[in-house]
Amino acid sequence: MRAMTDKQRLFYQANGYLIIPDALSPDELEAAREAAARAESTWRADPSRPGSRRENLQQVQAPIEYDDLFLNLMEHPKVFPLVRQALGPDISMIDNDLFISPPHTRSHSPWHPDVGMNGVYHPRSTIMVKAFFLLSDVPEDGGPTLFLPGSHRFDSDVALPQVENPNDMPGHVRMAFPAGTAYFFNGRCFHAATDNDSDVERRALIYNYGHFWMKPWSGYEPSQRLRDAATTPVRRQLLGIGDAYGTALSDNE
Ligand SMILES: O=C(O)CCC(=O)C(=O)O
Repeated sequence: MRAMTDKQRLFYQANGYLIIPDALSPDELEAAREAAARAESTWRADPSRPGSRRENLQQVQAPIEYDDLFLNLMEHPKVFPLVRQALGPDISMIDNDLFISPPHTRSHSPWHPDVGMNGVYHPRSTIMVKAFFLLSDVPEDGGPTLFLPGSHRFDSDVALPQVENPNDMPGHVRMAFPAGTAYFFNGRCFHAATDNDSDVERRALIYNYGHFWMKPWSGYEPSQRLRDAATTPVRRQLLGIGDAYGTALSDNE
Protein backbone atom coordinates (compact mmCIF):
# COMPACT_ATOMS: atom_id res chain seq x y z
CA MET A 1 0.00 0.00 0.00
CA ARG A 2 1.83 3.15 -1.16
CA ALA A 3 -0.06 6.37 -0.60
CA MET A 4 2.79 8.74 0.28
CA THR A 5 4.85 10.26 -2.48
CA ASP A 6 8.56 9.49 -2.22
CA LYS A 7 9.10 13.01 -0.95
CA GLN A 8 6.49 12.56 1.78
CA ARG A 9 7.81 9.12 2.71
CA LEU A 10 11.40 10.27 3.06
CA PHE A 11 10.35 13.37 5.00
CA TYR A 12 8.24 11.28 7.36
CA GLN A 13 10.94 8.64 7.83
CA ALA A 14 13.54 11.30 8.61
CA ASN A 15 11.43 13.58 10.79
CA GLY A 16 8.68 11.42 12.31
CA TYR A 17 5.86 13.74 11.25
CA LEU A 18 4.18 14.89 8.04
CA ILE A 19 2.06 17.91 7.15
CA ILE A 20 -0.82 17.70 4.64
CA PRO A 21 -1.76 21.23 3.56
CA ASP A 22 -5.39 21.73 2.50
CA ALA A 23 -6.34 18.23 3.65
CA LEU A 24 -9.92 19.49 4.05
CA SER A 25 -11.62 21.31 1.18
CA PRO A 26 -13.42 24.55 2.12
CA ASP A 27 -16.76 22.69 2.10
CA GLU A 28 -15.41 19.83 4.22
CA LEU A 29 -13.91 22.32 6.65
CA GLU A 30 -17.17 24.22 6.99
CA ALA A 31 -19.09 20.98 7.60
CA ALA A 32 -16.51 19.80 10.15
CA ARG A 33 -16.64 23.11 11.98
CA GLU A 34 -20.42 23.01 12.16
CA ALA A 35 -20.40 19.40 13.38
CA ALA A 36 -17.76 20.31 15.97
CA ALA A 37 -19.87 23.22 17.22
CA ARG A 38 -22.89 20.92 17.55
CA ALA A 39 -20.84 18.27 19.38
CA GLU A 40 -19.38 20.89 21.68
CA SER A 41 -22.76 22.28 22.66
CA THR A 42 -24.16 18.78 23.33
CA TRP A 43 -21.08 18.05 25.44
CA ARG A 44 -21.28 21.34 27.35
CA ALA A 45 -24.99 20.84 28.08
CA ASP A 46 -24.28 17.54 29.86
CA PRO A 47 -21.35 17.63 32.30
CA SER A 48 -21.54 13.84 32.69
CA ARG A 49 -20.27 13.44 29.11
CA PRO A 50 -16.62 12.35 29.07
CA GLY A 51 -13.75 14.74 28.38
CA SER A 52 -11.48 17.19 30.11
CA ARG A 53 -13.05 20.47 31.26
CA ARG A 54 -9.87 22.22 32.34
CA GLU A 55 -9.32 25.93 31.91
CA ASN A 56 -6.59 25.30 29.33
CA LEU A 57 -8.19 22.31 27.55
CA GLN A 58 -11.79 21.61 26.69
CA GLN A 59 -11.80 18.09 25.33
CA VAL A 60 -14.88 16.60 23.71
CA GLN A 61 -13.94 12.97 24.12
CA ALA A 62 -14.76 10.52 21.31
CA PRO A 63 -16.42 12.88 18.80
CA ILE A 64 -17.07 9.88 16.53
CA GLU A 65 -19.95 9.12 18.92
CA TYR A 66 -21.51 12.55 18.22
CA ASP A 67 -21.64 12.75 14.42
CA ASP A 68 -20.94 10.40 11.51
CA LEU A 69 -18.92 13.18 9.91
CA PHE A 70 -16.23 12.48 12.49
CA LEU A 71 -16.35 8.76 11.74
CA ASN A 72 -15.81 9.54 8.07
CA LEU A 73 -12.91 11.88 8.85
CA MET A 74 -11.20 8.95 10.57
CA GLU A 75 -10.89 7.51 7.03
CA HIS A 76 -10.33 10.76 5.17
CA PRO A 77 -8.89 9.97 1.72
CA LYS A 78 -6.14 12.58 1.93
CA VAL A 79 -4.91 11.51 5.34
CA PHE A 80 -5.94 7.97 6.26
CA PRO A 81 -4.13 6.15 3.41
CA LEU A 82 -0.88 7.89 4.42
CA VAL A 83 -1.37 7.02 8.09
CA ARG A 84 -2.21 3.45 7.08
CA GLN A 85 1.03 3.24 5.13
CA ALA A 86 2.97 4.62 8.10
CA LEU A 87 1.40 2.20 10.60
CA GLY A 88 0.64 -0.93 8.58
CA PRO A 89 -2.37 -2.97 7.40
CA ASP A 90 -3.51 -3.96 10.91
CA ILE A 91 -4.33 -0.32 11.71
CA SER A 92 -7.07 0.41 14.25
CA MET A 93 -8.40 3.45 16.11
CA ILE A 94 -7.28 3.84 19.71
CA ASP A 95 -8.66 7.29 20.57
CA ASN A 96 -10.25 10.37 19.03
CA ASP A 97 -10.88 13.84 20.43
CA LEU A 98 -11.98 17.35 19.71
CA PHE A 99 -9.48 19.64 21.45
CA ILE A 100 -10.38 23.25 22.18
CA SER A 101 -7.53 25.36 23.57
CA PRO A 102 -9.03 28.64 24.84
CA PRO A 103 -7.29 31.95 24.17
CA HIS A 104 -4.75 33.21 26.71
CA THR A 105 -4.28 29.87 28.45
CA ARG A 106 -1.18 27.86 29.25
CA SER A 107 0.08 24.69 27.57
CA HIS A 108 -1.87 21.58 28.52
CA SER A 109 0.97 19.19 27.77
CA PRO A 110 4.77 19.30 28.18
CA TRP A 111 7.25 17.47 25.92
CA HIS A 112 6.53 13.74 25.70
CA PRO A 113 6.26 10.83 23.28
CA ASP A 114 2.94 8.93 23.24
CA VAL A 115 4.55 5.50 23.07
CA GLY A 116 6.36 3.73 25.88
CA MET A 117 4.53 0.51 26.59
CA ASN A 118 5.76 -1.91 29.20
CA GLY A 119 7.00 -5.28 28.05
CA VAL A 120 7.57 -4.34 24.42
CA TYR A 121 10.97 -3.52 22.99
CA HIS A 122 10.08 -1.36 20.05
CA PRO A 123 12.86 1.10 19.27
CA ARG A 124 12.31 0.94 15.53
CA SER A 125 8.64 -0.08 15.33
CA THR A 126 5.77 2.28 14.59
CA ILE A 127 3.35 1.57 17.42
CA MET A 128 1.03 4.60 17.16
CA VAL A 129 0.38 7.33 14.63
CA LYS A 130 -1.67 10.38 15.65
CA ALA A 131 -3.35 12.69 13.14
CA PHE A 132 -4.57 16.25 13.73
CA PHE A 133 -7.04 18.18 11.57
CA LEU A 134 -6.97 21.91 12.32
CA LEU A 135 -10.47 23.37 12.39
CA SER A 136 -9.24 26.89 13.18
CA ASP A 137 -6.35 28.95 11.85
CA VAL A 138 -3.48 28.46 14.28
CA PRO A 139 -1.12 31.45 14.47
CA GLU A 140 2.44 31.14 15.81
CA ASP A 141 1.28 32.21 19.27
CA GLY A 142 -2.05 30.38 19.06
CA GLY A 143 -1.05 27.16 20.86
CA PRO A 144 0.46 25.14 18.00
CA THR A 145 1.73 21.60 18.57
CA LEU A 146 5.53 21.42 18.61
CA PHE A 147 7.57 18.48 17.30
CA LEU A 148 11.20 17.58 17.79
CA PRO A 149 12.10 16.36 14.29
CA GLY A 150 13.74 12.93 14.19
CA SER A 151 13.03 12.23 17.85
CA HIS A 152 11.03 9.08 16.95
CA ARG A 153 14.49 7.50 16.55
CA PHE A 154 15.84 8.59 19.94
CA ASP A 155 16.81 5.90 22.45
CA SER A 156 14.15 5.50 25.11
CA ASP A 157 16.57 6.69 27.83
CA VAL A 158 17.39 9.93 25.98
CA ALA A 159 17.83 12.95 28.27
CA LEU A 160 15.99 15.90 26.79
CA PRO A 161 16.72 19.35 28.19
CA GLN A 162 14.29 20.07 31.02
CA VAL A 163 12.46 23.16 29.83
CA GLU A 164 9.78 25.02 31.76
CA ASN A 165 8.27 26.47 28.61
CA PRO A 166 7.88 24.00 25.68
CA ASN A 167 9.01 26.80 23.34
CA ASP A 168 12.47 26.63 24.92
CA MET A 169 13.21 23.14 23.52
CA PRO A 170 16.04 23.55 21.01
CA GLY A 171 15.36 22.40 17.45
CA HIS A 172 11.55 22.23 17.60
CA VAL A 173 9.16 22.92 14.72
CA ARG A 174 5.71 24.56 15.13
CA MET A 175 2.45 23.35 13.63
CA ALA A 176 1.08 26.86 13.07
CA PHE A 177 -1.05 26.50 9.97
CA PRO A 178 -4.35 27.52 8.44
CA ALA A 179 -7.58 25.67 9.19
CA GLY A 180 -7.98 22.62 6.95
CA THR A 181 -4.35 21.55 7.41
CA ALA A 182 -3.72 18.05 8.75
CA TYR A 183 -0.54 16.66 10.25
CA PHE A 184 0.35 13.29 11.71
CA PHE A 185 3.25 11.86 13.64
CA ASN A 186 4.85 8.67 14.83
CA GLY A 187 3.86 8.21 18.49
CA ARG A 188 7.54 7.93 19.40
CA CYS A 189 8.16 11.48 18.15
CA PHE A 190 8.46 13.96 21.03
CA HIS A 191 5.77 16.64 20.95
CA ALA A 192 4.27 19.30 23.18
CA ALA A 193 1.31 21.66 23.36
CA THR A 194 2.07 25.36 23.72
CA ASP A 195 0.52 28.36 25.40
CA ASN A 196 -2.27 29.95 23.45
CA ASP A 197 -1.33 33.63 23.74
CA SER A 198 -3.59 34.66 20.89
CA ASP A 199 -7.16 35.96 21.00
CA VAL A 200 -8.60 32.89 19.24
CA GLU A 201 -9.43 29.34 20.29
CA ARG A 202 -7.38 26.59 18.76
CA ARG A 203 -9.78 23.87 17.58
CA ALA A 204 -8.42 20.54 16.38
CA LEU A 205 -9.72 17.05 15.73
CA ILE A 206 -7.38 14.26 16.76
CA TYR A 207 -7.36 10.63 15.65
CA ASN A 208 -4.90 8.24 17.21
CA TYR A 209 -4.23 4.94 15.45
CA GLY A 210 -2.48 1.81 16.67
CA HIS A 211 -2.25 -1.85 15.75
CA PHE A 212 -5.35 -4.02 15.84
CA TRP A 213 -4.07 -6.03 18.79
CA MET A 214 -3.85 -2.90 20.95
CA LYS A 215 -6.74 -1.81 23.18
CA PRO A 216 -8.30 1.64 22.72
CA TRP A 217 -7.51 4.06 25.51
CA SER A 218 -10.01 3.68 28.30
CA GLY A 219 -13.25 5.54 27.51
CA TYR A 220 -12.73 5.39 23.75
CA GLU A 221 -14.14 1.91 23.16
CA PRO A 222 -16.58 2.36 20.25
CA SER A 223 -20.24 2.08 21.25
CA GLN A 224 -22.32 -0.91 20.20
CA ARG A 225 -24.33 1.48 18.00
CA LEU A 226 -21.23 2.36 15.96
CA ARG A 227 -20.04 -1.23 15.86
CA ASP A 228 -23.42 -2.45 14.62
CA ALA A 229 -23.43 0.19 11.86
CA ALA A 230 -19.89 -0.65 10.65
CA THR A 231 -20.09 -2.62 7.42
CA THR A 232 -16.91 -1.93 5.43
CA PRO A 233 -13.69 -3.82 6.21
CA VAL A 234 -11.87 -0.55 6.99
CA ARG A 235 -14.60 0.75 9.31
CA ARG A 236 -14.91 -2.58 11.09
CA GLN A 237 -11.17 -2.87 11.63
CA LEU A 238 -10.86 0.74 12.81
CA LEU A 239 -13.61 0.11 15.34
CA GLY A 240 -11.90 -3.01 16.65
CA ILE A 241 -14.16 -5.66 15.14
CA GLY A 242 -12.27 -8.86 14.30
CA ASP A 243 -9.95 -11.45 15.79
CA ALA A 244 -7.47 -9.98 18.23
CA TYR A 245 -4.53 -11.34 16.26
CA GLY A 246 -4.13 -11.64 12.51
CA THR A 247 -6.73 -9.03 11.54
CA ALA A 248 -5.34 -6.83 8.75
CA LEU A 249 -6.62 -5.08 5.64
CA SER A 250 -5.61 -6.37 2.25
CA ASP A 251 -4.31 -3.94 -0.37
CA ASN A 252 -7.68 -3.70 -2.15
CA GLU A 253 -9.66 -2.90 1.03
O1 LIG B 1 -2.58 19.66 21.76
C1 LIG B 1 -1.48 19.48 21.24
O2 LIG B 1 -1.03 20.22 20.38
C2 LIG B 1 -0.62 18.33 21.69
C3 LIG B 1 -1.46 17.19 22.17
C4 LIG B 1 -0.64 16.08 22.76
O3 LIG B 1 0.33 16.29 23.39
C5 LIG B 1 -1.08 14.72 22.55
O4 LIG B 1 -2.11 14.50 21.88
O5 LIG B 1 -0.39 13.78 23.01
